[in-house]
Amino acid sequence: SELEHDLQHALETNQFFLEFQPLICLKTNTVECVEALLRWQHPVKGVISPNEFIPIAEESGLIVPIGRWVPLEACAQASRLPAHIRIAVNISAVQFLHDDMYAAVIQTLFQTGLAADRLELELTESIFLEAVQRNLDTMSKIRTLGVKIVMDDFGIGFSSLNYLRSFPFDRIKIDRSFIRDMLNDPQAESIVSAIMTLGHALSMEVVAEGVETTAQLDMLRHTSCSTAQGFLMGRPAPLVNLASYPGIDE
Ligand code: G
Ligand code: G
Ligand code: MN
Ligand code: NA
Repeated sequence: SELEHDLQHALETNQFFLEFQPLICLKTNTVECVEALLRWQHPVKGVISPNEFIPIAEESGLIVPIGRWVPLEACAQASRLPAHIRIAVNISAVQFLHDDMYAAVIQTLFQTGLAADRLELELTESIFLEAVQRNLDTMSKIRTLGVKIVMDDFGIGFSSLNYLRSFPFDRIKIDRSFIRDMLNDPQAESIVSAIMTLGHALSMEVVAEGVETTAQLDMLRHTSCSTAQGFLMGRPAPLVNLASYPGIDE
């Protein structure tokens, strides 16, 4: 397709850029992490969402070079942040399987000088679909470096609870559809509280994503949720814009 053709030249012509969205610790109300979110500045079409081009990148194999660039750029930028703030990047299941992710992570840390325990990789439930043992091995190797592994968008995909038990995730992010509905749909609320119970039973921190209202945030404060992310606390933005968040300026 035309978009795939354009995507092939996007890396070499510097059309990608990153925005960052804060994750707020609910105990201290300060930024504990920033999530890097990829954007494509298309020369004609303007900014294109990853929802549109990541599937094309996955089909064409371009996800591997793109998925190497994102953590490098994110860690290079974020190493300017105070050392207590971590950096999260999204890794496609296709890349996790087809690239040598362990080598890629080591290279990223080496080239940027970022401490391993400041890096988090966000994976979706798609990693349970194929080559489960290989993915588990890769994940375990990466974790020995001190890098954290996060289950992203949890609850909407293909999870079996057994996979959640055998995979060493450090944190679980509850999919934002449950957070969106939890105040007016008792079933969504039950799912949110069940995921929290499950996370803690498995020694995983639980993050709420997609927090848009103070009512949602207030409710989360009364749970064991450790961290919240959403437009209420901050939209994805260039890293310089984050300097005004509490905990960023030292
Ligand atoms: O930031 P935004 O809402 O536009 O992101 C849309 C989707 O694209 C989300 O599911 C997000 O996880 C994904 N995404 C954003 N940046 C990256 C990236 O660098 N790599 C991958 N694989 N997915 C990304
Ligand atoms: O799948 P993942 O969680 O990586 O997706 C991140 C995407 O979620 C980003 O593109 C970001 O724009 C979007 N996002 C973050 N916070 C909110 C929110 O509060 N509401 C909505 N609708 N989207 C959000
Ligand atoms: Mn994510
Ligand atoms: Na998510």
